[in-house]
Amino acid sequence: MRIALVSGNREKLPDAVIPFGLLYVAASIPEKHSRKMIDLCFEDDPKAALAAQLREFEPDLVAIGMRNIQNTDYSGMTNIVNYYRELMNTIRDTTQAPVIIGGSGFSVIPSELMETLRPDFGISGESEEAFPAFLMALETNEGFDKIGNLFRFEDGLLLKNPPPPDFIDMRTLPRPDRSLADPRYSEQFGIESLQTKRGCPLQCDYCTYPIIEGRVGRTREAADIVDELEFLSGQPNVHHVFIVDSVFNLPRTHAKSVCREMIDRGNTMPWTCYINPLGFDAELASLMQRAGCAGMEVGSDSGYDPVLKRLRKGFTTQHIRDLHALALEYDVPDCHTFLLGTPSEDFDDVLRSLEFIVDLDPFTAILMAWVDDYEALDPELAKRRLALREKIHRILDDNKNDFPWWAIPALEVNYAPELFKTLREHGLHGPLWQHLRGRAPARAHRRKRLRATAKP
Ligand code: B12
Ligand code: SF4
Repeated sequence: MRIALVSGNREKLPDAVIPFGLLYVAASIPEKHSRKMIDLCFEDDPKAALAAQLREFEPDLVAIGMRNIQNTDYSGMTNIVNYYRELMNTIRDTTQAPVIIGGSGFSVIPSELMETLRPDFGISGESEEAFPAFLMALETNEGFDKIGNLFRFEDGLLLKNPPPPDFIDMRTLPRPDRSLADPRYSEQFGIESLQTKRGCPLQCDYCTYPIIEGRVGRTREAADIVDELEFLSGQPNVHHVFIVDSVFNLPRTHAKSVCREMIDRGNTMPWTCYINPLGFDAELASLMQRAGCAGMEVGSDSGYDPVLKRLRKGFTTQHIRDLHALALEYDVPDCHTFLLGTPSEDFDDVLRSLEFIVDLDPFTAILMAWVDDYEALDPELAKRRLALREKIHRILDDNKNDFPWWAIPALEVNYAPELFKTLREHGLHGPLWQHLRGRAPARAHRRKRLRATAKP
């Protein structure tokens, strides 16, 4: 079969990221099939480029990777779903080949996206086993009902198979097929992706990550991970590696063994990861620092304990404070993401969180007003949520000048394409929040108070 792999993602904030999941899926396709990557990230006219490349390749199957369904508050709600609808129309107008869709964005609301986009098939969650099984089913026209998490239409009705009995064993998984990645990702952004494990055992209220990866942690061998890191270090134009694990330090023992392996092999490639305050201690902070960690992103979410409890984060503001103290002591810059105005949170709760952030004074904080994934499909819900978002954005706007190291994507404060471009032109790579402030010892400690008067 001739398989067209279409990566629809065009988001370049904070970086353009390789279609990592689709590259993993590509590596699972049996050799006998031919494949072509159609990556729309850098195309001026994505629909025209898609049509032209499909016409030329004449595929027997079109496989779309849908990474994002929203851009989580960069500028409110953008309708990425509409864009995918247009891509679907282009595909239908160009080829008779069946269409399958998958990816992290798709996995978050698969049934709704099947109904909205009307591809022939969809697979939610990790797909390195399901996709080759699907190819076999397509060739023989049987066995569709045995493929875990497969969605399909029969007589116009949406059918969904149950999940597979087991998650994929990461130790046996081939590496992603990076030969299919557009060189402009590294040439223009210089950042690569690396996965050390899948699954997060925690149960934070809103979180979609366990839907995509499952709750069962599946780790790779430290030596194998660092082999891949060394391979990336040898690639031209790769200046930074992002460890894409939902949470790098759960389990903590695994994170420590990966760091030890990096130290033993003298890793010099800077890297960033997601860290949870629950699995963090002095030994890990020290190992991360020695292993080349350039910064950690912490999903702190709220600075008010009742909200953390409602979000079922499993940690308290004290855990956040402890983590920050270690970050300072071991000089690992900490970037905390705060989601302001989550469901059940009122404006007073938001103010309490902001007071906490001012008091904590982390290396930087990314402040975002909560956007519900279903807003992409429900305009009424989107309208209701917008009022609180606007109020939150007003108070952030009032305070932004006093805290120049805060990043506020919706206001384009320290999070704007032009700024990022300039920083990159100056040779700065990696998550750009890492360049917003001086490192710990030199850091001016400017204790400020929050201006709590949001304009009406
Ligand atoms: C790491 C990460 C980041 C890093 C990426 C760094 C890097 N260099 O790669 C950073 C911080 C930059 C980032 C930014 C953003 N991210 Co992000 N990110 C993630 C995270 C944690 C992992 C992504 C990843 O690489 N996974 C590993 C790969 C191997 O898995 P995968 O992509 O899911 O692929 C598997 C399956 O989905 C499937 N699959 C994939 N493609 C296809 C195609 C077909 C045809 C099939 C059948 C199957 C299939 O099989 C793959 C292999 O098993 C996910 C959450 C998560 N746990 O999944 C969010 C996630 C993907 N991000 C998300 C979002 C929204 C964003 C941002 C828009 C904004 C933001 N605030 O986070 C930006 C956009 C960046 C961009 N350019 O697109 C959302 C997307 C869904 C949604 N709600 O819209 C997610 C799911 C988190 C969430 N909020 O729910 N992100
Ligand atoms: S720790 Fe992070 S990935 Fe895990 S459930 Fe909570 S928010 Fe999601």
